[in-house]
Amino acid sequence: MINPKAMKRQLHFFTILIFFVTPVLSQVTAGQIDDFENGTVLSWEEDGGAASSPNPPTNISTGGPNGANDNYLQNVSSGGFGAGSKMVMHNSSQWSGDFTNQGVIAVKFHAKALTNNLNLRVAFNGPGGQICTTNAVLVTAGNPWEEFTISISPSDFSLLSGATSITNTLQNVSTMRVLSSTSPSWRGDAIVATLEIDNIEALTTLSTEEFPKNTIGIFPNPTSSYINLKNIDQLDIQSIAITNVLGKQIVNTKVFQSGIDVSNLNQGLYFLHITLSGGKYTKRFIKQ
Ligand SMILES: [Ca+2]
Ligand SMILES: [Ca+2]
Repeated sequence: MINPKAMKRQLHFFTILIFFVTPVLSQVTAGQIDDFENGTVLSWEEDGGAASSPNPPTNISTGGPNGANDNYLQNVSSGGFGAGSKMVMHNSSQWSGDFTNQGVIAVKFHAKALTNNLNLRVAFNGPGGQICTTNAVLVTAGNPWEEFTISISPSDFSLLSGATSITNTLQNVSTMRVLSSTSPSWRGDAIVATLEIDNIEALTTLSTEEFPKNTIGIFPNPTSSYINLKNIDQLDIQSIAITNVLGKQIVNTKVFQSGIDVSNLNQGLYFLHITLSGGKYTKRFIKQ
């Protein structure tokens, strides 16, 4: 016999459990920024193997890229062997989830290195296995705060041991790592160094030039049939390309006076890349 009272108590317990557990399951969102201004490490952690790490990421309350009272995250690695020897940290909260669906194609951040140069990479784990960016960004020890961008389109990754699919992992990331290593890695290299990092941002475009908002634009957005260009200042447009969220080029054209027919594209997020004589501009749009 099922005791209705006991069942009710149990249901009540699960309701409370769901209420408290659900908010923790945050996932990556286009444009999110870790600025560390709330004084926490924002779920950036470090494993120490059997032992807990003696030097996990910590929040430093002043001295970030914006100077006094700008919080940032600091991670020390001790070199040698054992817990805390390697430069690596991970996040299974706001940097998990579907990076492809969110259109996140790069991670931008401010960073500084102390003691030794760092070769920073982004690595992910997911259903397709562990993947790591093929190329590193060099953070030179002793330099002031600098801005870096790590592109995370599928073509930017190498499969690590046992991994089978970059795209499967990017669509369902369980853990993201920021690490320093001389070649693609999941664990990072043992090194005596300090990484200081702030404003870790989920970028959805790699625009290389900022345009005055009303000078050039596209409409309508979302669109179901045509993309039209607004080019008030008659800038010299050399070519236009459209890529999907996987970085695959769908359209490449020099003819755009009458708009671009996108009626046969599947529904979803796309990027329109405009090349001018002076630079490139990327705009995201939604096909309905
Ligand atoms: Ca900050
Ligand atoms: Ca550490």
